[in-house]
Parts: sequence; structure tokens; C-alpha cells
Amino acid sequence: MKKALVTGVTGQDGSYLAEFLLDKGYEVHGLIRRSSSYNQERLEDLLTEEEANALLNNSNFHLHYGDVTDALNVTRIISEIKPDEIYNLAAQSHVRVSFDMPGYTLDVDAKGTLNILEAVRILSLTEKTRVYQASTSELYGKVQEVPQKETTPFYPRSPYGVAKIYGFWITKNYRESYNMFAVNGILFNHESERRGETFVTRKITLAASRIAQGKQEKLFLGNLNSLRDWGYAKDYVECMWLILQHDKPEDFVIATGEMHTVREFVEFAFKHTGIHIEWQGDGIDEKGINKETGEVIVEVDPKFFRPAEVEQLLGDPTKSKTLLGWNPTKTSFEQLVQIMVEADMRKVENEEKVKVMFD
Ligand code: NAP
Ligand code: F7E
Repeated sequence: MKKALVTGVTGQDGSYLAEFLLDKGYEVHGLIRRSSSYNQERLEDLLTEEEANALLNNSNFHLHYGDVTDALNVTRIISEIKPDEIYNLAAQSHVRVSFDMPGYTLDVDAKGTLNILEAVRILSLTEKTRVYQASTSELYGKVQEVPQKETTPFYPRSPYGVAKIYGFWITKNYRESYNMFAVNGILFNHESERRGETFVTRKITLAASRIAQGKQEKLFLGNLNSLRDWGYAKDYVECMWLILQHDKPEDFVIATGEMHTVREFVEFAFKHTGIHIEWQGDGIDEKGINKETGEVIVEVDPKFFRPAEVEQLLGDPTKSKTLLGWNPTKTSFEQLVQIMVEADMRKVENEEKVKVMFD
């Protein structure tokens, strides 16, 4: 039985990946942080009862307290498990928050990656343990080429992107220096019903559901023109695994090859709740109006603008399609929005009216 260690197991991708690996017959070990409040919702509350039981009652699923910034802790855990595969998904993953917490983002996203690679090296596991690093399309930032592929030069635009660039290169460096199977998945945005509530897609699907059910008045957003290549997280975790099963250690772009604006995401999300949006005005005065009632339900708030923005991201998935046999369009953009809205419409049914929306 193969053993995998997943850091960031309580996150969106970690929860899907744990399920995927258990289904494949792996013994799965997850790293969880100590928190003053409960932080295992994605391993429990966000799953159907059947999924939660399958995960939590699975004797092949083990959780370990830890933090990737704590090198001793990470080294001890890896020495006890001696995993065949490590998926390093742990990160301070919010781009806008990285401007508020650049130092912390650096510690987790850059040094945390080094701690894992170095533990594998110190423990003489370089031949046994394959390491997957969660790299990101944010490395491309101010894009130097459209679409972006494995050879496109990087130009990060946030402390998050800059920290992740260290993670990318140190992974490649350990591969080249110590002959390790250490690889980067350069994943473009991927979303789901388990996406954190302050990322734009989930913020929109939750707000649209609440507005449709009379539990929120308005949705405030930042840059509506921003373009992203959005895929479905459940499809993307399969690719993480495929990258580690490949015969050669190589880096791969994972994307759908299609991009949409935030504005389009808003339109599709409201459409699935039965509300049709009409746009009026420009720039910070742009407003989304409910066509049937005439009410303003979407407004721009400059508070959500970033000091430096990534205006557009579009990935070229040719390499992963050809070498890994992965299907980038298994879930279409419209299906993704529908999945997320349907899940949030159900969730919101049991909610009180929202009093405060901080984000
Ligand atoms: P997420 O939902 O924000 O999850 C991040 C995970 O990392 C959570 O489990 C979090 O734990 C954990 N974590 C944070 N700091 C940690 C630390 N110091 N030590 C240990 N664990 C820590 O992120 P995601 O969307 O699943 O993304 C997974 C990975 O892929 C991240 O590295 C992200 O940067 C990268 N990525 C994501 C996307 C995307 O579109 N989703 C695209 C490209 C790359 P808590 O639950 O305790 O906070
Ligand atoms: O923003 C714009 C915002 O926060 C997407 C992370 O998973 O993907 C994610 O990073 C776009 C940006 O994701 C709001 O300015 C407008 O242009 O959902 P997001 P992100 O920054 O692309 C990459 C690949 C990662 O690696 C990251 O870990 O939407 N936008 N209005 C807004 N964004 C947010 N969050 N909130 C708004 O109100």
C-alpha cells in the first residue's frame, strides 16, 4: 500500500485529494494546524454524509498536528511516515491578503516548501519519496505571453506570487541537485463548492444565493474586468496525482485553456438563481441591476482592488493533455458555476439573514 502525506489537507484541494487518494487505495496522512476554533469543516461539514463517513471512518486516513514553517515538526512527521508521495498544498493562498501579510506568506509559501524538501533530503528519502509542489499561474502575473505555458517567463505581481516563485525554483533545484522526483504543478485558478468564501467565485455564488433568498442586500466586488482561466478543483487534483505517476520528473501547466471575466461569472451565477443582471455605468460607478425588479444588487468597492493586479491569465494545457492524458474540459465553465450555485443555494436555505460581510 502506497503512503501519501498531504499538507494543506483541510483546504479546498487537500480535501478532494485525500478522497481521491483513499479511493486509489493509498494510506493518506494529512497535516493539520492547531486552531482555537474547529478547522476540519472541509473534511466533514462540506461533504455529504456519505463522503464524510467514507473519509473519517477510513482506517487508512490519519491526521497529524503540524505546520510547514516548523522544520523540526515536518522532519519528524516525514521520518515517521516515510511517505512514497508528498503533496505540498499548504499555503497562505490568498493573493490580496499576501499584501497585508507578506512576511508570513513568505514563511509559509517559500520556507515551508524548503522545509519539506530538506526533510526528505536529510532523511535520505530522496530515492523513495516523490514531492509535488503546488505552484500557481500567479507566477506569470503580468503575463509575458498569451496563453501561458511551461516555457513562459514569470513576472509575479504579489507577495504571494513572489513567495511561490521561490517554491517553484527550490523544487526544481532539489530535482537537479539531488536527483529527486520533485515537481511543480503550475495550476490555474480552480474552484468548487468547497472554495474559501473570500475568493471571488465563491464570494459571488454565496452572495447570489443569499440575494435570491432575501438574505443579503448587495454584493460588493473589486475589479470586474479581471480575466481568469477557471477550472473545477475536483478535476485538478487528479492531475496532481498524474504528475507524480509520470515516468519523468517534469513541471506541468494545468488549465482549461478558456478565460472569462469576473463580470461574466457574476452573470452566470445570478442566472442560475433565476436573477438576470443588467449592467449600468463604468469603472467604480458600474452597477449590476436586477432586470426584473430594478434593484441594484452588485456594486464596485475599491477596497477590493489590489496594489498590483493580475489582469488576465490563460493557460495552455497541451503538455498535460498530451503526456498525462488529462482532459482539461471535463467540467465546463457553465457547469462549474452551476455546481457552485446549486451547493450554495442549499447551504443558504438553512442560514439566517447575513448581518455583516467583512469580505
Ligand atoms: P486553501 O483552501 O487556502 O488551503 C490552504 C491549506 O493550507 C489549508 O489546509 C491551510 O490550513 C493550510 N495551511 C496554511 N498555512 C499553513 C501552515 N503554515 N502549515 C500547514 N498548513 C498550512 O488553498 P487551495 O485552494 O486548496 O490551494 C491548495 C494549494 O494550491 C495552495 O498551495 C495554493 O497556493 C495552491 N494553488 C491554488 C490554486 C487555486 O486556484 N485554488 C491555484 C494554484 C495554486 P487551515 O485550514 O488551517 O487554514
Ligand atoms: O481573485 C478579482 C481579483 O481572489 C480573482 C488563489 O487560489 O488563484 C487564486 O488567486 C480575481 C482577481 O483569486 C474581487 O482582483 C474582483 O483579479 O478569486 P481570487 P486569485 O487572486 O486569482 C491563484 C491561481 C492562486 O494560486 C491563489 O492561491 O478576481 N476580484 N473582486 C476579486 N477577488 C476577490 N478575492 N474578492 C473580490 O471582491
